Amino acid sequence: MNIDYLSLRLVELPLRSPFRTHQGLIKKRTLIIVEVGDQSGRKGYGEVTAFAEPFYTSETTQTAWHIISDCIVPTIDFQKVMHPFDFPEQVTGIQGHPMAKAGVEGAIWDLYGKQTGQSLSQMIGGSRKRVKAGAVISLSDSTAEGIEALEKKGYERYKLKVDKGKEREVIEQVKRVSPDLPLMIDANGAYTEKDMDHIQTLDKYGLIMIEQPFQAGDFYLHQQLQQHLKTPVCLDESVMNFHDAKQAIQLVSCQVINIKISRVGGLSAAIKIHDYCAQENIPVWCGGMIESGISKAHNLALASLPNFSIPGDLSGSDRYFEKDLVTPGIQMENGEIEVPSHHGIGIEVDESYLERVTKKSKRFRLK
Ligand code: OSB
Ligand code: MG
Repeated sequence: MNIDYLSLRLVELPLRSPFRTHQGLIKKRTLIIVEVGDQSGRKGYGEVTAFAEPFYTSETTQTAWHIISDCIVPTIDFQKVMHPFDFPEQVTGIQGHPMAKAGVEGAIWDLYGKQTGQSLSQMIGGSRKRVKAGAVISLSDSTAEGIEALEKKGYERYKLKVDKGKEREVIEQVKRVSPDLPLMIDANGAYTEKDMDHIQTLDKYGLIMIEQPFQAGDFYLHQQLQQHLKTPVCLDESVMNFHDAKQAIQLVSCQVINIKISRVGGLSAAIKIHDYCAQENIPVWCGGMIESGISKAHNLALASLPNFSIPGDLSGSDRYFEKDLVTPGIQMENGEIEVPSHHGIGIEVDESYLERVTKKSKRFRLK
């Protein structure tokens, strides 16, 4: 592939309202936009969706900036990347840091699509033209009002962030206004072994699933829970790569997997996990990271693959942002979002707005 330069931009996007989980509060979204380009002026964009603080996984915006600048750029021979699938093989010598790697791989995919005249969805074998949207209700949203407003917009699935011990309260609040909504909760690892019986009492609500009840790393505890729980367990933080997905499935630690391109180290790994889950009859859905339209466009392509049979954390640009990095913003209509069909990620980056929200930037010549 022709890749002449790589640039990094540290960006801060104002959020419409703060996003709170039991692990922390996000008031503005700090992220890194990766750009790669060729001599013909074609540009590919990717996004590092790590947060400023390591509350979700261990990476941060700063660790990713360091890994890309000081480890990936100096050691990888980008001229040996003939296809985006070659990039993950080039970085196997760098341990961990999936989000840093995913951001660079994403930019390469976009550029490759633009160079070869194909959309990202087309390149990876996507079969859907539209995907179903799902809303996430953070702990700072007023649950009942929040749900009513979102229901009017037509989201197909609702995910509540929960505080341990207050699950009943929020679930019952929602059930009072909308008894039949497809509802799930995300615990972000808040429970411990002592909560095993307590979690089982949530079976009566008929939730479509419970996401990441225990800490990442404990496949055994999730297996024990799933054996005694009718509600499907879904894993998020536990699945950081293909091997984790394989273990989770073979040990029956879950019945569903949330795939995030960034968390698993890039689109290639996400596709590999998707294919394995399809073969093992494990449905998957596409997770979200309160990300910009650049990352969302990558997510839409991923979610167009056939085994993404459950609505994901996929929302329109206006869910979190007054103004997005892409133009026009991503639109959710009647509970669905269109999969972009133009070349690469298929969505135009608003370069002047990107410039305006950039806090610092760095450019590397690659040949
Ligand atoms: O667990 O999926 C998660 C946001 C921040 C950190 C972790 C998670 C989330 C979300 C938001 O659930 C998903 C979205 O972008 O809508
Ligand atoms: Mg989650």
